[in-house]
Amino acid sequence: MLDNPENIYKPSAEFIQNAHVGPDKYKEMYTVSVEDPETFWGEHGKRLDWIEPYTKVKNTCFDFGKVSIKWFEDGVLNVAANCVDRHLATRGDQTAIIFEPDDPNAEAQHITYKELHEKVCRMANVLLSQGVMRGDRVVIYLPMIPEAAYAMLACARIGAVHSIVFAGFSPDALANRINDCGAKLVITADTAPRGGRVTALKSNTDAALLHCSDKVRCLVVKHTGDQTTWIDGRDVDVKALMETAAPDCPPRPMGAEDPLFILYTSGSTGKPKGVVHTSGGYLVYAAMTQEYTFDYHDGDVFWCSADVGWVTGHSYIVYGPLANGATTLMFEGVPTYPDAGRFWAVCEKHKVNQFYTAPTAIRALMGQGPEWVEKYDLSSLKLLGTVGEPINPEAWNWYNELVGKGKLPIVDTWWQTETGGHMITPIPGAVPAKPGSATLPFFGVKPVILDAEKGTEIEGNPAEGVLAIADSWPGQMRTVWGDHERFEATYFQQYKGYYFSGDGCRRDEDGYFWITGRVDDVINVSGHRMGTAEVESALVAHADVAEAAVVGFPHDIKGQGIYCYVTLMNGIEPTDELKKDLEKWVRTEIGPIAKPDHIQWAPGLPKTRSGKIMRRILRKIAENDYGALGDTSTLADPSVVDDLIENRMNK
Ligand code: 6R9
Repeated sequence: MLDNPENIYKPSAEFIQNAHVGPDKYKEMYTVSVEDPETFWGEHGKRLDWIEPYTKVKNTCFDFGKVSIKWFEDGVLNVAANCVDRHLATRGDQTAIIFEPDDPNAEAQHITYKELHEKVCRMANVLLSQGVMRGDRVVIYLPMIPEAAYAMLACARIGAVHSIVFAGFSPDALANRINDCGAKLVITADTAPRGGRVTALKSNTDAALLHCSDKVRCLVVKHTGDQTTWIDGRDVDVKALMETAAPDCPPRPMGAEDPLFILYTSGSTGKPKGVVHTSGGYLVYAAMTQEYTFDYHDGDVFWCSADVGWVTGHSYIVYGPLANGATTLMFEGVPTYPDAGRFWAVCEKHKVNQFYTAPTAIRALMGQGPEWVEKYDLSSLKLLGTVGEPINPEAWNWYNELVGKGKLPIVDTWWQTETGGHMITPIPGAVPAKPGSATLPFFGVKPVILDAEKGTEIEGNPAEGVLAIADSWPGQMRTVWGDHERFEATYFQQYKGYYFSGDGCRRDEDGYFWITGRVDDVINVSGHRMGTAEVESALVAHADVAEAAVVGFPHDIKGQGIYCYVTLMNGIEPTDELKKDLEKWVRTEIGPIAKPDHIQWAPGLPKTRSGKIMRRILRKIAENDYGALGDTSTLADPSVVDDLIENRMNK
């Protein structure tokens, strides 16, 4: 049904004519990229400025026990110089960053490459003056303000490794990340307005730092000017220091494989892991995908509405666009403030050419009615994109018809924190779209469908199984911070010889890939990736909770919601008040994005005789799908299931 020709959307002749890559060129480039990666990437690596050119291109091994990934390994470069300095001669006065504040009446800022250079240098000098050295880690806990980009690039300039913690995370989550990566310093802001509400970032940071070494210093961006506590000797006013810092700071030559950043992401087990990306390969890949996937042309205004706290913001607000000398838009607010027209008002105001957002945002806006889109002149738009989760046909159609007026290519980009950049995505001038499919691989990417049990490749089409990648690409993560064994165990152990994505996937008759969602215990709530284990450990940390099991369930707007089964300690009464208390508890332990949608009291959980919780059953109950519970005979006590169903029905 979904493969019928009427559901295939081809780019317009005009689009194809202006596109970097048309249909024939895609096939040609793709073939070279996978058959001869050395030549292909050797050539495309030259898009960056290298202080010492590389002579080796690819040196990678996917064998379990020996996994090692190196690209351009003997090359020397500086990422910040590539994103800023090298554009000064040709486009110093061009806008690098457009900053659109939360408050629609506040003035937008246009930061030129020259200004960006000065800010980054000043910030880099501030970091140096605080004792930050090459290889030191700096945690960034900032809202979507230009200082976040300055801070990232300032770290890159002096060879420090940044780790951004999303500003929606709690003090506990922040403390865990500061401690895990051993950060010397955290950069935060006083408070952060978002959607008219204010988050107290500095006081969250104060709370986090109570659990960290007292050597960790705190740089504060006075963004709103709101009053905060101040600890002399530990807290530093960044803006004040930037004013007196020197406006120039030489970029430090770095090895291609020196770490650029760590970004924590959720897995199916244990604590979030620090995904490590390095300098050369990551930047080549982020820049290349930004140009080709979005068909970015010089002078275009590019807007990725993600947050810099996620990988999408790293690659497509900051590194990719700036490496290409683009104008990138940074938006502090939310899609629904002051009203549901904000995205489109911003597109009109700044004449945005490519717009990239998440299906969950589209679904939230769909419900508000077409008038919010129709009010605005969207004629500057040339292309639309989505990321973060599979897009459902209704949302795709709405995006296509209302925003794209039926004329714009839509690129549905499948990728992950671990992959650094797009992996499966249409090249818009070459690959027709099918709503809901991420279509075909990006250059250099070899996706395969594996039989989940046997681990063998399923050849031919159609095929269905789990999605793995057969060979390395430059943007691939290199390790888990401080735990290479965990890196291998997570991605290379289950299916030997492949990078395992954790996603299920089918491939249709035309070879198009359709991501079917995670096959592990990771859930995707409004495009935010979360391990059910994290929510469970937050719940069991509460004194009244004996045991908890958390699963995802389908949610109209968020994609997936959080469903918690909670067993209370003996003698504790299950009350509505306690439910609210637990919701609040999880919010405080992890952050607002992890707030449970449903808590169901569970006198017992379905367990195998060996004590394993059978989540498959819990998922079905959460989905209200009791007909398909499957085999329950291995349960230690099958009657638990009946209790759970009965409770669910009585809800
Ligand atoms: C970039 C980003 C990764 C997980 C991934 C998959 C889901 C992302 C998708 C998609 C279907 C798409 N995902 N893009 N599923 N279609 N276009 O989102 O990174 O936060 O690490 O999440 O998101 O399940 O495995 P991250």
